[in-house]
Amino acid sequence: MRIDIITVSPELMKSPFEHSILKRAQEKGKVEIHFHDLREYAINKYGKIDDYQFGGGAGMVLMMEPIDKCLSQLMQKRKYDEVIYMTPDAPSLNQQMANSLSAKENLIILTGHYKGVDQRVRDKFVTKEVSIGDYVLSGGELAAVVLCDAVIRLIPGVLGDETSALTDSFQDNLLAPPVYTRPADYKGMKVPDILLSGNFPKIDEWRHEQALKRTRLIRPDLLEEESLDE
Ligand code: 6GU
Repeated sequence: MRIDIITVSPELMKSPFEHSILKRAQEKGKVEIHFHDLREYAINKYGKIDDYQFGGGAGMVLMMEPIDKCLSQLMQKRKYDEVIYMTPDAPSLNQQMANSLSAKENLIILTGHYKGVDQRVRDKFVTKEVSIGDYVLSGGELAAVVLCDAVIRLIPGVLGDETSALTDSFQDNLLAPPVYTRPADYKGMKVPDILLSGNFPKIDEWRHEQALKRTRLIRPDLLEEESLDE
């Protein structure tokens, strides 16, 4: 997979890709990340990329031209599966979206800033709009990093068996069950006996029950979603 990220703040975004699983995914050749600093496509020598909004109101809007120049250049070179715009006024990222994006070849991610981008960018270029939840961030940069992490770890071969995505929370619309490690008794706080029993069918059953219990308690909406699918 190749991901081209268009942003006003590449430096804000780079470090998460230089550690842990995102770093390993690149080293293994599973994903290439290319940053494009929107400022390099400015409309004048002073680096202008944004302007006041028509109709008045606080906050600057990213202009059509710099984004058009950057996107057109990329889209000339290869075919992109999606041009994703990160914005709070969009459907929320979920595991299903991450799964489907992880199967794509070439993605562009455009991150908003200030008041966002001129609507004509969204109308002309953007094929998918993604929010990461119902709260407002100062910009789309951190949200884009979240999206990349969720997607890249699902690319086949990125995770080893030890970190398999199959047992993640949400993969089956359930939260993950509790986990424990040594010691079995820490100052009187004991690990559930079932996990020490060696009876793996029973352990699976227990984990599933715990997952259901947690989901019912914390995120009952996930169980309702599941029944809608059926
Ligand atoms: Cl994608 N951008 C911003 N600025 N805030 C957000 C968001 C995105 N998703 C949730 N909040």
